Amino acid sequence: MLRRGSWRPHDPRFMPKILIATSNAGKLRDFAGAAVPFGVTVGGLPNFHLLPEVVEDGLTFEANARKKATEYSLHAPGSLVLADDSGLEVDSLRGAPGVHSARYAALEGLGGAFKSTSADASGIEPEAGSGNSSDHANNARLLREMALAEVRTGRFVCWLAAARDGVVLATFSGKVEGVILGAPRGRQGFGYDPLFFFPPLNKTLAELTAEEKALVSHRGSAFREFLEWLQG
Ligand code: ITT
Repeated sequence: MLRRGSWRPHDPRFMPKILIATSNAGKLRDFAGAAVPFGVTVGGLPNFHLLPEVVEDGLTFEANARKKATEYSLHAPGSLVLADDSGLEVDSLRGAPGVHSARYAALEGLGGAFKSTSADASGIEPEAGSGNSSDHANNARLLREMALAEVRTGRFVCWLAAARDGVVLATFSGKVEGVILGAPRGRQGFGYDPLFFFPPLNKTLAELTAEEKALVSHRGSAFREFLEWLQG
């Protein structure tokens, strides 16, 4: 088990550079918060915004994380590249928004037009090339979908894939269980954090700093698994 402050590279001179391949600034802040207790430095993949976008058409978080790590690592030869695919699964919505979490609002109304083959049972499939929706729009749709829901449990799920030169070396996962509120609380974090209440702390994830969130979050757990692997 990896403990706070216990992570040590075998030789600091050969500390691997951990590059995160993401367009999401909130994820990057989360990773930075998760890295602090271990003295690890993480950074975004250089010039990420100039790279061709990887189409996230996998049916699972793991498949999308693998695809992103494989393709983006080709743009940083020799470096260890970490990709994250994550999302919110709500029980009363039969696992939605699931792998569609980033574009949940944009897909509203398209449910009936698509066959359900995906990781959630929302009836919508990943749409190649579709842009992400704003956090505000996604949260607004979630509140609409949950307006009458009595069962409000759900979880954030995160899959990480580590790759070098187009080859996935390992994958890691984490999750955190919570309750979907009827109104937002807190101004930190990103995405669905203001609606995701974490009972053990009596707070939403948007009421935690990045470092506090990482101690309990899906991404923090997966990242610690990754560090254990790196150390081993
Ligand atoms: P990249 O693919 O470039 O990394 P993305 O935002 O498109 O960025 P995903 O496809 O993995 O990433 O979608 C993740 C979505 O799930 C994200 O946009 C949020 O809406 C939601 N999400 C994931 N982790 C979250 C967290 O810790 N807090 C709040 N929302 C989260």
